[in-house]
Amino acid sequence: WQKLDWQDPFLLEAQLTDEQRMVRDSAHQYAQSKLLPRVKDAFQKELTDPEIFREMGEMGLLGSTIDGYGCPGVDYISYGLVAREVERVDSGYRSMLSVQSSLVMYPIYAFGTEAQREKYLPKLATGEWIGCFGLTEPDYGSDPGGMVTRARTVDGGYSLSGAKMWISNSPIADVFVVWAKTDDGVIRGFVLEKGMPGLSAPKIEGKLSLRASITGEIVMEDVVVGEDALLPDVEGLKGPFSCLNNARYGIAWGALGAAETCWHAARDYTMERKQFNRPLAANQLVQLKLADMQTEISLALQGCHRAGVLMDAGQIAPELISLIKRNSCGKSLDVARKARDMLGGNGISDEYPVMRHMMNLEVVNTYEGTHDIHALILGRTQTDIPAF
Ligand code: TGC
Ligand code: FAD
Repeated sequence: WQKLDWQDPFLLEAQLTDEQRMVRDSAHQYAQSKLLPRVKDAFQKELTDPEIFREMGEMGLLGSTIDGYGCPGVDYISYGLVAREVERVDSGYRSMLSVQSSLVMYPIYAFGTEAQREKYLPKLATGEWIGCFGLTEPDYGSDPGGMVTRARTVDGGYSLSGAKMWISNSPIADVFVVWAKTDDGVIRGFVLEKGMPGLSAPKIEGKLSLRASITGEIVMEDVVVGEDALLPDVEGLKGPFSCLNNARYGIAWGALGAAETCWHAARDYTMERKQFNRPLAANQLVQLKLADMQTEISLALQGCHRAGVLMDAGQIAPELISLIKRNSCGKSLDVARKARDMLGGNGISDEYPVMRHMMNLEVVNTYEGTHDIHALILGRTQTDIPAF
């Protein structure tokens, strides 16, 4: 019998290839040395440093699963491991990375023309250009099929009008992947650029979560673009949903990084802190919470690893991604809330990362499909009844 590695009970480490470990280690080193020292200030003052995109680009972390166009072409397990390392520091930083990689570079790569790929991907890969993804609207969040943004046919192209809401990166974005309905009512993807007449992206103020990642609107007032702005190779909701499959998969790994930080903080704290003349960790109620955290996180990581194997083999069902996204986000939020409690009064201080992660995970549990929407997606697989 082996001695249990309490931090890695399933020996996930041994299931990784040398290349996956190498990618993970370099992301870990970057996140701990460059992101961690900034995050407290960034969260407190609501600062998003665009330089982070450049740094991530230099590390090969943007669009990392794409092969060519300046991207390294790593596998999906590596992509997940990177998300976990970045989100170990802050969900906002992982959000910046996910949007750029899965929601902006992926659709240009998968649905764009060769000219669009060559124009946008290399600069998005280095982080010289920052991207955003506009699907959600003020009146259409969980139900994006109802969107009212229109791309009307005009001479030589389209005129886009409408508003997108809650858009990560938009106020600092150079490239906007936007979904709109054409004259025939079909949803199509368009690539817009900063500075186009009629296009603006005001910041949303007053967020109490994900404060290190800037969020805004996208306002389009007759933004006229040529045919070359259309992503030609996809029609309908499966366009944006295909991007979401990749991003949700990354979030499933990422949220567990945040949960691990909270779990380890709760363990360290309760080992040190004494009440009633003994460490808090000597109490059964405290050990029960630590055991629950260990169990949920390690089972969820195994699920993500299995999903990564299926992603890399091209054999994953989108509904399995819903399952792991929902599980990781819900469980990570529970872990963060429990850890916050275990730190007592100190749990609300920014001397510890726990409350920040807890607040962030409220968003992570909501965006890219809420916890309940993913339950309904899974319910539909079992009943064939859409309950939306
Ligand atoms: P439904 O009838 O189910 O499907 C319509 C069409 O889409 C296809 N499809 C998918 N294709 C690929 N992957 C998927 N996951 C797909 N899901 C559906 C489907 O086959 C169908 O195709 P076709 O050819 O037959 O037309 O559509 P519905 O309108 O009933 O959808 C319901 C529901 C709940 C599944 C969906 O609307 C949903 O997932 N809602 C959640 C919305 C959401 O996730 N929004 C995310 C916005 S982006 C974001 O949050 C970024 S945050 C990023 C960050 O900062 O990290
Ligand atoms: P609603 O859809 O109004 O849902 C409200 C509540 O009702 C939820 O609990 C939901 O589960 C529940 N509900 C809805 N429908 C049903 C139903 N049929 N049955 C039962 N319950 C239901 N979007 C983008 O396009 N791009 C981005 O980059 C982006 N970034 C974001 C960043 C942040 C910080 C945030 C907060 C959001 C971001 N979003 C983005 C939007 C996000 O995807 C939406 O907030 C999310 O999809 C939920 O939509 P909603 O906020 O309109 O809530």
